[in-house]
Amino acid sequence: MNTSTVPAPRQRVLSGMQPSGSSLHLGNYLGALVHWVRMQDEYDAIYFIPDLHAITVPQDPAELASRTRVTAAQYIASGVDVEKCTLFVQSQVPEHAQLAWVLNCLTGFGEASRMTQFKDKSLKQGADSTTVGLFTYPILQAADILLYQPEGVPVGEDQRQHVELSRDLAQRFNTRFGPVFVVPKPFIQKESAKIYDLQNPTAKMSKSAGSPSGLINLMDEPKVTAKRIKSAVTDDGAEIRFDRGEKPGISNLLTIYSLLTGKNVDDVVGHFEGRMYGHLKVELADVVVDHLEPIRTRALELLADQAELDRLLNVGAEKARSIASVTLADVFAKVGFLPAHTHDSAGAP
Ligand code: ATP
Ligand code: LTN
Repeated sequence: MNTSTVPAPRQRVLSGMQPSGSSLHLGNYLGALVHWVRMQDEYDAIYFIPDLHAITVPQDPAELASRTRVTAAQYIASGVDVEKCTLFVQSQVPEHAQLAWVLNCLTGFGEASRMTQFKDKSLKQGADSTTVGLFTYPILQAADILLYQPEGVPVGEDQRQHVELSRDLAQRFNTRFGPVFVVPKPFIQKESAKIYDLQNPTAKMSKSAGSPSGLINLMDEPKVTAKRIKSAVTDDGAEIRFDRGEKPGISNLLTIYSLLTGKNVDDVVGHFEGRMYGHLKVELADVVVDHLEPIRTRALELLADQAELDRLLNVGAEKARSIASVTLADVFAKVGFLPAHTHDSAGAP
């Protein structure tokens, strides 16, 4: 056989984004989704919607279901292709919660207490409204990752510590019980620009930001999007140049323009030479609306046929389970759990 025709196995990557808003925003799109879409051609990509993580803070049940579907629709509308990758909803794959329990029992209380996202969030919420689920959030995230044996986990810098924890847990398990897990690496997209709030351009665009007027949402109507861009705060002076320190507002608009048109920032600055802030905003509003309008339309089409969307997600969950159940069976056997003689359970013969 001519081995040169056999393609090298692709590395696996896995990532997820919480369904915690009624729409993803431009930061989620440019900071995460566009990378996911690019990676599905190069990698064996697995993307999922972590709804189990979402309930670490209170959620209205009907709203959670709707946000999970809207999030899935936005992934697909943005180019996540269910033929090329695996796309699923976390709660439909019970192995996540099952492995999380085992990992909970391998994680030190002090180790979990050092997770900075937990420290920040619990400080903000206060001890009484902080759940134990929020405390063990990073361990569930480790389970999400380790079940699929990915080489890489593409995430933002803020998630680095959680991926490091999953590496530690993988190594600990492998040492104590025998090799099961691939030790994953964080794939931090260094080149990925941070998008800032339109009203407060030194803070990142975030769905938990104070005012919605600083956000560009994928699901907003085009006229809302255009208005938000035209009302974005700008900076002192009149010159259009990229200067994050002196001109955070204009620099943010230039970054968005550059990323959506594929032109580098210097060329965009050149394009606006001698023109006013208002010109940049008017053109940018068109660029953003032209880019997001088809995504929004496609997402709405997908949502209009809920049965089909749910079917696609069920197919994804089946694909995910076929991988996750093999890892979990291996884990359960190594830990010393008796085999359960049902087709569905870990440890099946
Ligand atoms: P939060 O309200 O908790 O800040 P968020 O929707 O703003 O939530 P996350 O859920 O923390 O964002 O992040 C999901 C993904 O989107 C991550 O990969 C993150 O790096 C990316 N992301 C979020 N906000 C931005 C931003 N402003 N610029 C670039 N990437 C972002
Ligand atoms: N905590 C992540 C979401 C998330 C995730 C994961 C990302 C949950 N499980 C596994 C990568 C891999 C966030 O808030 N962005």
